[in-house]
Amino acid sequence: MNIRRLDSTDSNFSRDLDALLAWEEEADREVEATVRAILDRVRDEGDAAVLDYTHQFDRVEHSTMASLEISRDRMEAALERIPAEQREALEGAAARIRDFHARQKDRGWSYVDDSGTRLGQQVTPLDKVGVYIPGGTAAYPSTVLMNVIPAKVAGVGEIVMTVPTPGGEVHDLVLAAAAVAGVDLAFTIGGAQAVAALAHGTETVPAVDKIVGPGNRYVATAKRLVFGRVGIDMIAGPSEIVVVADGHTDPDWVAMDLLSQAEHDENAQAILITPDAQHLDKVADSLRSLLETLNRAEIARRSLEDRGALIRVADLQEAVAVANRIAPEHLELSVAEPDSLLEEVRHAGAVFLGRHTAEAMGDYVAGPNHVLPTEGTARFSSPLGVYDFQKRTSLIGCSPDAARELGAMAAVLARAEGLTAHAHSAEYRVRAGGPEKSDG
Ligand code: HSO
Ligand code: ZN
Repeated sequence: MNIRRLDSTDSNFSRDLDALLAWEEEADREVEATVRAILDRVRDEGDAAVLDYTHQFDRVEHSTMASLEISRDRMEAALERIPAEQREALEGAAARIRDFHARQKDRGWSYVDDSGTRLGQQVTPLDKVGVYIPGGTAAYPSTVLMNVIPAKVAGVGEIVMTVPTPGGEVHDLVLAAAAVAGVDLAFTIGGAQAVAALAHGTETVPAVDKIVGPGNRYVATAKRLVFGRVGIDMIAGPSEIVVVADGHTDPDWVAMDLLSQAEHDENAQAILITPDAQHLDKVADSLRSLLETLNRAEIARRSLEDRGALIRVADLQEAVAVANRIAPEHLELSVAEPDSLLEEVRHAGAVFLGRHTAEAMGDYVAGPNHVLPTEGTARFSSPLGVYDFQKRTSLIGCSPDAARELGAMAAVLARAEGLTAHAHSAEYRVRAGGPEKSDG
């Protein structure tokens, strides 16, 4: 296994770093044309089109949507069936994720200003949300928890999950996670047809207000195209980890953390940054030997060879500067005193503080969301959270006195814009005078 090495003292370093990070999924016109056709047909033909595409793409034939529907009872039954150890871990993770997210809940606010105007923000949850869970080996129960629990905490009225079952049965642990997280209704459908059904609604699939969850190129393209009709979370790219190491962490720990991201996907990116050249060599050795022990060794090998890197820098401050430039989804500070470095961190989806905090803790059980901004989008976006399932409404309430004060100013601006109805509307309140007149 060959992993590339970069050194910040090299004159080409900046260019090499840009090349390492350059990643563009080829914009595929064909995918977009296919997805548009699917969206249109599902919008026009509803269930019949969904059944037909499910037969065509997932090789499962059903004559009615009823047989693709999964009730709460079936989810609960799956929860009863799974091994006790798995049930305990799911419930333990869910409780921690719920506690963390409860703190994100925005409850709105209001105040009365000097003019006597009451101003505020009322917060309401979305009515209906669709959660897309990928099928096959990528059907992660942890992803069900991470997408559904924040919606539940926000108070979303109805949560509909879709999960494709290409040629087979739906994963018990995914159903069990849906039961624990609080999914109301699920359908074993996937691809662009599932996104279309959730966006437009069919005879059996309810139309939702927002669609969240990861998916392949077809799903991502479909989400992009239905955005505007419904809300979407983000378009997730390949997963990334950057480990900043001081050289005193067991090289096997660092290597396994890098591998834990690399094993997700051959396009995943795992990068080590350290000032310690010997540590860098040791981690390279560990990577080589540990790789062989993994189930998904081939995927991890491709990821490391195509997109991985071991970067040598002058000191830990420079390591963080490079990490900021990458704006990684996950940033591990594998150092003795992470807090001093944390002050320098500007862009990262999640920061894992100190040697004992493996990314895997955050992926499953720590509490914060594992749906995080990828591909450098941590420069401007945040982890999935309760706020993604809440919306804000502005509140304005003028007292009679306040109306006089604000109305006069509003009328001036309205006339300047040539909008005379606006001006008169404001001035009615100015002329109405004090409380006794307008109230009486
Ligand atoms: N590291 C992934 C999340 C995940 N890991 C799910 C294991 N299961 C993206 O943040
Ligand atoms: Zn992971």
